[in-house]
Amino acid sequence: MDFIPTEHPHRRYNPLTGDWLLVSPHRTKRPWLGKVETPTADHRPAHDPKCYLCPGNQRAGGITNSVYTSTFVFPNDFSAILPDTPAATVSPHPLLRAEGTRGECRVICFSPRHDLTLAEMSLPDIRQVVDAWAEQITELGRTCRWVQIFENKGDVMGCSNPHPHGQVWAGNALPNEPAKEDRQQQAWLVERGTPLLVEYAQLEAEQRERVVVENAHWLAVVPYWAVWPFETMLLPRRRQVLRLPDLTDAERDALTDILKQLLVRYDNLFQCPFPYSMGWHGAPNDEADHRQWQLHAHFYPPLLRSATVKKFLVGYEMLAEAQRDLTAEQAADRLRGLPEKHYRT
Ligand code: H2U
Ligand code: ZN
Repeated sequence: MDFIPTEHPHRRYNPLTGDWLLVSPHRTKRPWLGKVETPTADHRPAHDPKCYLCPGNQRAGGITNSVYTSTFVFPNDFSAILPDTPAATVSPHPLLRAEGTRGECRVICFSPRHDLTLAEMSLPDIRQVVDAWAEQITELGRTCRWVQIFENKGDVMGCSNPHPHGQVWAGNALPNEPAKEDRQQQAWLVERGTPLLVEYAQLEAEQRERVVVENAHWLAVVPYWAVWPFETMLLPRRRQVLRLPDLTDAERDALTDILKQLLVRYDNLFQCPFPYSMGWHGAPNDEADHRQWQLHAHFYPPLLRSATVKKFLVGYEMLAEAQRDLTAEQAADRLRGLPEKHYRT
């Protein structure tokens, strides 16, 4: 029997993490018995007097936000990592290991407008966000080995506030996900002589079947090994870029453009403000040689088949490995076919 990847169950390998995932394309026609939630109506004001992120409002702890007009960065009032904690290593037993960790957490408001999302912001305003991200890497990268920039969007993702914002958590440790990517990319470079994601972007640009949107400098693809139904990855397509601050002016403009293209399609997929967790991965900020790295962003959206039906990583996925029904190619095809104009305009 010939192997038909659109019909036969198979496993796909994620070269960035070393994980495998189960793909079951024959199940895409099975009846849906999951939970259906009621979508929340979205009539937000441009300024909400009760929002702790809006300009001029008071935050927890009593600090007042400035009357900002573009992006606004402030220290997280409930930081998960703190600057002045002991750098101890404790191991009363080899099975009980802990180490102190240091760093800081910040919040980035993307816009003074409470009613917008990145997808609906203007290109010049999205560019401000790109520059703010790069600045945070430069600033915090001086003292922190890993600076994680991320956005947690939508209440299904546990985001507490719809005001467009992201976060930065920076620390002296290399966390699990980037540590896996660091090792995998290093091994790939040693074995093949090219950075893994530079080679991958070339492959995707040639094959085209997983490309969602693209421009002169960037490619947005549903990775071959995607776990989430509409997961995507943003990759530079022209050259190797180690970190966000290394992007040229033209590359930042192009990034602004591709973010808009991707996020508008995301919103248009189920005609809702599309929830996701996204974040940037680039070379760690230490003295080591990082020639194996290529800057990239991951978008992990939980929605599966409507504005309310989401995928859960449970059961087999918690105990064995991640699984999907819709193939990465089918997901890319759906996203690619969506209008480039936002459904709300
Ligand atoms: P979400 O993006 O997950 O909704 O989190 C918003 C962050 O804002 C969260 O990390 C912080 C929380 O600690 N925050 C403040 O720093 N000050 C506040 O007044 C409320 C929330
Ligand atoms: Zn607000």
